[in-house]
Amino acid sequence: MLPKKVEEILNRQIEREDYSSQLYLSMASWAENKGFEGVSNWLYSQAEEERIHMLKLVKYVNERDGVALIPGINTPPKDFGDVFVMFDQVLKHEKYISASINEIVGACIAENDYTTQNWIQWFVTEQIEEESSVKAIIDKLNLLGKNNLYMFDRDIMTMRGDGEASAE
Ligand code: OFO
Repeated sequence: MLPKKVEEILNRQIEREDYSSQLYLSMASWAENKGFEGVSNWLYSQAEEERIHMLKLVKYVNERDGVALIPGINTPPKDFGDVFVMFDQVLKHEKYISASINEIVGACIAENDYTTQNWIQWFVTEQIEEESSVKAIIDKLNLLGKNNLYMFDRDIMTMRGDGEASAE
């Protein structure tokens, strides 16, 4: 049985993962309309991955006799400036999600819920990977500069590194 406070904070995370998915979907669509095929593919995959994270949380809450609450859709922004600004926003968002996951760890410790504390470690590790892959993209983008965006867009096609995301 989940402590009430842990159930609440996991439900908050369900909402945040859902929003992450919507945000990246909106970025993917924006990038596709600007002609960035590689960037949009990366973001479409990222949106899928965030949805899988949300499902993982939904299943866990229900399995532990909690009630997973499915959030309504929060409309994400539709304009992201340019790819430099957009990837900075992605990194900022991932840092926000990492902080949010850390708060779950804190709540688990406060409530003596060591089962969830152990389970949530997958997300802790995932966030380290996600932040580092976005940082690698930003480094590459800065290295290539605004005159080589076509090359950057080709290059990011090979940079999708999430193959292991799964709702199980
Ligand atoms: Fe961006 O990763 Fe979900 O948690």
